[in-house]
Formats: sequence, structure tokens, C-alpha cells
Amino acid sequence: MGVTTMNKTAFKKKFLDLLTEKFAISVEDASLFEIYTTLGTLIRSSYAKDWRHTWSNYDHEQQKQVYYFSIEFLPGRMMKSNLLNMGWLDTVQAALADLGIQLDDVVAQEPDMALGNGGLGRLASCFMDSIASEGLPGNGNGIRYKYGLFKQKFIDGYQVELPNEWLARGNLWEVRRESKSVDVYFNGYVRLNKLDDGTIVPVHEDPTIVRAVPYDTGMVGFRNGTVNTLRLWDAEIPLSEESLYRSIEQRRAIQDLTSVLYPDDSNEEGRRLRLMQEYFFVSAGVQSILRHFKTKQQKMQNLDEFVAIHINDTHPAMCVAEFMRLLLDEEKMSWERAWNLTVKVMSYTNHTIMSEALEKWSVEMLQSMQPRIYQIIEEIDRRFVEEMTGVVDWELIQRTRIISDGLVHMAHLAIIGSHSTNGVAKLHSDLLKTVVLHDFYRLYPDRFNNKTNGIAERRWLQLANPSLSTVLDKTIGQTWRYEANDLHLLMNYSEDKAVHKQLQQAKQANKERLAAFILQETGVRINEHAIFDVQIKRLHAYKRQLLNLLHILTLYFEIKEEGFTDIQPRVFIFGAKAAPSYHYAKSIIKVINEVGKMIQEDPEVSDKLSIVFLEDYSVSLAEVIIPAADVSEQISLASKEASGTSNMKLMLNGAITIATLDGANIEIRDAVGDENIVIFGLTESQVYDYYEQANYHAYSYYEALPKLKRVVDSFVDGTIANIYQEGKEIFDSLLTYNDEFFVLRDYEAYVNAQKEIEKAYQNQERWLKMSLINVANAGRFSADYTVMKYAEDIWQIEAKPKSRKAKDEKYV
Ligand code: F58
Repeated sequence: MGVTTMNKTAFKKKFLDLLTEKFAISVEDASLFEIYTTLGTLIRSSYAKDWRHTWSNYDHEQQKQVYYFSIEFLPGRMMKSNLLNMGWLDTVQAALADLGIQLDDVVAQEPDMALGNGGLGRLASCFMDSIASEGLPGNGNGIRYKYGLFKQKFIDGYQVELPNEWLARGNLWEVRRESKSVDVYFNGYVRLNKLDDGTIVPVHEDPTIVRAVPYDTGMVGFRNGTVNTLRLWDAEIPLSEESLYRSIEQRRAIQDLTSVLYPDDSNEEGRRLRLMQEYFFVSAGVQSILRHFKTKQQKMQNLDEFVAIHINDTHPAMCVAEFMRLLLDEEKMSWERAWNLTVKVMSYTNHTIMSEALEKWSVEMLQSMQPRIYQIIEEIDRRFVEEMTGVVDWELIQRTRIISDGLVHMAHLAIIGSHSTNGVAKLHSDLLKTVVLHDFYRLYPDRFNNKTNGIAERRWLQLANPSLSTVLDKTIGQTWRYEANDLHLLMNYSEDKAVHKQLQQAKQANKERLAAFILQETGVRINEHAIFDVQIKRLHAYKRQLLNLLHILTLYFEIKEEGFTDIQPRVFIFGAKAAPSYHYAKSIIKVINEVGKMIQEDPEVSDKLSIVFLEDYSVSLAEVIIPAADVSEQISLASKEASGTSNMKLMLNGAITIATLDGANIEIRDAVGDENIVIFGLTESQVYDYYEQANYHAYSYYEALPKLKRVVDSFVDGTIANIYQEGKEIFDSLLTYNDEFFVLRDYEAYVNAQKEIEKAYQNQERWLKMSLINVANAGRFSADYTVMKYAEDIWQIEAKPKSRKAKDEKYV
């Protein structure tokens, strides 16, 4: 990439020239937003050539490409990560400083691109970064929502949702590609036309046509000249159909299609618009892949040698049927040949074991919205049943077929129509095989595999934590910056007091940065020397933010009522959004906020404890919180969290994990060893034993443990002011409804584990060693390695040697 050679003087000249060209303004008079726009334009135009080359090289060299279909992408801000990956970061930072500008102020002008709810969307974006950085031929395919995930405000301690107009001031990174638009058909009916030669041709009559217009964003690889494409689709009224869509309602219906990102986490209801969104980006994406393939002069039957399509969770599962439709109806391929290709091209990742989150759509809805797609799904289902009849028992067929009880089971479609189904951590993949998808595992044992999640370590360490990065550079050299496993070199310093000291200073600097941020955002001044105890993730009952709260209340009562004085000061930091319709989760937010207020207003405890629930958790906010964390809360009920990824980010930044043996926590434990993590609580098999024996009695724990009783009672006895039915709702969930997520069962073990954390922290020598060992062993969770495994095992794609990450002289 030519840009790596950019020096400060050359950059300054280009930047100032462009500022004049765009705004006819001097740097002294320019607003931060004008500076941001100028810098962004310069960055984009500088990688444009590489972008074009990357694409044409893939074609020229006949490389197989993967298309990662995901209904969510959550990239956050892109300016700094593009600068880092281009190799420009230091130069630009210094050049701007010469001009009296702080890069961080400029970067803050960019709105977070928040087109995702949580882990699933963020994972998709980490993968985009890693796929480009490994020089792999891969692209994203999704929806360009007009409004990102809602903005969260707290009013009176309650979550209030506001629209997130992330596009209000335009989006620097995207390119609208009008010429690549495709039409997507909805509604109407299918007429089967019989031709003279007897062949039957389906014709989609009386459709509603929506024009899908792609907006492409360059995904810049780390210093390797690769720039892949994230293609997000917007819905528009087709020009040729303009006259047909005269009414405001009809126009609005089309605009609404890509208007909002559904803010639901694991409790999706059957909503028509959501199904429309799913088909919309699936059809647009698959059509554009095939259209592009046809320019290659390759035979359609060899398509699987050039194209892999990944179905990220069930939302894009209709890829299977849409691909079949195009091969059958447009390419006139036989069913057998089309099916054979489809299964080879498609692969699927499952992200949850919660059965309520496995999508099912009513036959009526799917049939009326997508008559042809429904026909094809029906035929896939019919052939599946036919193929399995006589081979396996009838009940098994009924449980695994795609259409049953008036519902279309999207996970079944994804598994039957693809060659690979993977879970996202070892335990999760095992549970898929043994429990959740066991029936399918019996049918297709070879299709199941595990791919433990990973994170973009460039963003979560190099960008988010420059203080730690500097210590690493000085201690182990710079190779870790492109080869995350080289973090392991830090193990050579596990006993080195001087290195410990530097790590401690880096952490302290990050804690001060976060404390300043909190002061500015909330007006609350926190103790910078307290333990920073962090739980950041969606608010969900299974993630058990409530368990965290029970522990905080325990400490509170120990100080207030038992006279404990030797408690290590702690700041409990939360970041979490609740789905707007998830009443219970919102009650938990309210109660945490009220307990926070109660503590803050009580001088007897406020110098020991505080709760900071930061509003509007986002990627950018995570980048400030994570480097400052001492403790990482990963306390989901064992078996429920598919993987988790904040656990990896926090570990990478030296936080000590307090965790149940759930999701990727188990692999973190394996990586750092038992003495460098604090594990507590029920194991997954104990949880399943309880399910089998139906012998959990939450009440008995409440009765037996006075401390626990005191805490649980406080939800309803007036101890916590300003909570009304919220306290009762939580109280009832625990006692009347027998505590679905075993919070009371794990309470005592958790409180003891927290004591262990406190003891370890009070021995700073031990703590710093633990922290070092966590950083040193986090390399294996780099998404670079994860995507390489997908590439080899599932997608069968590879990087050309020249596009591998640069072993730049700067780093060796
Ligand atoms: C998450 N799922 C898992 N879903 O909960 C988490 O354990 C895992 O680490 C992560 O995926 C990545 O594999 C998740 O984030 C969603 O947000 C869905 C979005 C669409 C609606 C339903 C929830």
C-alpha cells in the first residue's frame, strides 16, 4: 500500500490542500467536523486504489470468495481503525498535533455505526477486520438501517429509548452503487406456466417490487493492501415502477423496510417487517453474487469453486431457498444439481441455545409474502422427508423437518441446506450436538463443528489501550501487533517486578481516563484507586446482572448493618441495553440505578462502594471501559451463554475474570490456568441435572441464608427507595416463579468468589502476575485465527501469499 510510506510533511500538505478544496477554510477556522470530513475523505481516497485492486485481483486470480450474510454489523467508529490498518496512525496523529489538533477529538466526531444489538453483530465486524487483515477474499452482506440501535437514556432511573440517527450528517465511508441495484419481489402469487415442450416455468405474478441499492464500505486490512467490501442494502422505489407506488402508504412501506434495526435480543416475535427485511437482504445479496459470477465466464455447475455463502444465525437462512430459486428458475438447472451446489456453498453458525430464539415463521406469513420461496421450502421439506423415510424413525423426521405445526423452522432449513453447522465455543458446540440440535447431529454428524469466537485485537488492544500497547512494545517487541500469539512472550516476564509495575501504571492511567469520562458524563467522581469491577453486555436474565446486584447489596448491608470496615473499595461499572419490550430486564436496570443512588447518597458507604451505570453502551464506550477494568464479570448461568466476547476483550486488557464455567469462559480458564481466574457456581451438567430431576427449590436458599434473605427482602421492604412494582417483579421472579436462572442457588458461591477476588487484589504482587498471565494468553482469542479456521475448514478459501499481513520491518 502506497500509503504506508506517507510522511508527516506530505500528509500535512495533502490534508491542508483538501481542507481548502472542500471548505475553503484555514485549519484555524475549521470546525472539528470539517476536519473530520477532510481527514475521512483523504483516508478513503487513499485506500480507493487498493479497494479496486483487491476486487479485481480476486476476479483475475479466480479466487473463491466468501460472502458473510448477517442481519447485523456493529463496526463502531472506523476512522482510527482505518488509520491503524493503513499504517498511518502515528504519522497522522503527529501531523495533526503540529497543526494544534488532537486526533482523538477529530475521531470523536464520527457517530458509532451501530447496526447491531450486541455480540452477534460485533462478531461480524471483528470478522470483517480479520478477514481483510488475513488477506482473505471475503465480503459482508447486510442491511443499511436508517436508524441504528436505539440510544439509551436514563430518566428517573428508567431506560428510555431514543432514535439513533447515525446518518444525520452523512456517512463518509460508504459508496452508493446505483448501477449494482437489483429488484426484490414480494407478495403476489406464483403461476406455473407450461411451455410447449412440457417444462413448467413458475412466474411471479402481481408482485410488489422493491429496488435494493447497495452501499459499499471498504474493509481495510492491517498493512497488507487488502480492502474488502461490506455491502449494505437500502430499499427504494423502483424507478420504472414509480407510477405504481403513488400512495403515501405504499411509499412509506418501502422506506420502512430498512428503517429500523430490530432491538430484540432472543425474544423475537413473528413480525412481518422483520421477515421482509430478512428476505430483502438475502435476495439482493444472492442475486448480486450470481450476477457477478456470470461475468466470469465460468460454468454454473462449478459455482461452488468460486463462492461460499455464510449464514450468520438463522436470519439469513432463506439464502438456501433463494439460491435454489435462482438456479432453478433463472438458470434452469435441475433440482438435484441445484441442491447439490446449494449445500456445498452454504454454511451456518448458531449463536444461541435458547430455543425461543431459534426463529420460526408462520406458514401463512411466509407463503403470502414469498410465494415462490415458500414453494421451494416446501419441496426441500418434502424431499427431506422422502429421503429420510425408512432410514430413520418417523418421530425423528417429524422433529427435524422444516415445516411442521404450521411453522417454518429456519434453523432446520439452514442445517439441511448447508454443509456445515458450527457453534461459537467448545461447550456451546457440544451442547448443540448433545442437546439442542441433537436430532440433526444424528442425521448429519459430519456437518457439526466448533469455531470458538474471537475478537479484533487491533481494535481492542492497539487502538483502545495505547498505554498497555506501549508497555508491550517495550517488553516483548512489536510482533504481537500482527501475530497475536506473540503476546505469549510476556510469560517470560511473569515474575518481573519492573514489568508488573509498568502494567500497573498503564492500568492506572486507563482508570484515570475512565474516571474523567465518568465525571464528565455523569457528574459522579469515583475513587480511582478502587477495584473497577465491570459487567458490560446486553441486559438479559440469563446473563444475571441481578446476581451482581445481590453481591453489591450484600456488601452494602455488611457495611451498614454488620459494621464491616475492611472492604476493599469498589466501583461497579455496568453498561447494558435492554430490549424495549423486555419488561423484566428494564426493571433490573431501574433497580440497579436506584441502588446506585442509595449508595451514593449514603456517606457511610459511598467511600467504599459505588455503582456507575453508563448510559448508551456502545462500541466506543466499550473502548474506554475495557482498558480500565480490573474485574471482568462473566456470570451467566452455565450452559446459557453461547460464547461471550467481552470476556475475551477484558482478559486481553488484563482484567481478572470472575466466571461460571459457561461459553468461552471455559477456554479462558484453560488458557490461563485455575489460579489466574476465579470460577464459581453450577456447572452445565449440574444445571441439566436440576432440569431432569425438577428438584430446584429457590425458596430453600432464601430461607437458609440470612444474608441472602436480607438482600432479597430489600427489593420489597422499602429499603431501596423509588422502586415500585420493579422490586416486586424481581422478588417474585426469584421466589414465586422459582428463579429460572438459579441466581439464588449460585449466590453463596458467587459471594465467596468475590471475596477471593478481593483477597487477590489486596496482594498486588499476586494480582499483577495474574493480570500479566491473562494478557499473555489472550492471543489465541484473536479473530484472525478464528477466521483462518473458518477459511480452511468451512469456506475453503485462501489468501494469496502477498496479501498476508505484513511482517513489516517496523515490527521486527
Ligand atoms: C450472541 N448472540 C451470544 N444475538 O449471546 C453470545 O454468547 C455470543 O458470544 C455472540 O452472539 C457471538 O457469537 C447475540 O448477540 C443477538 O444479538 C441476536 C440479534 C438478532 C435478534 C436476536 C438476538
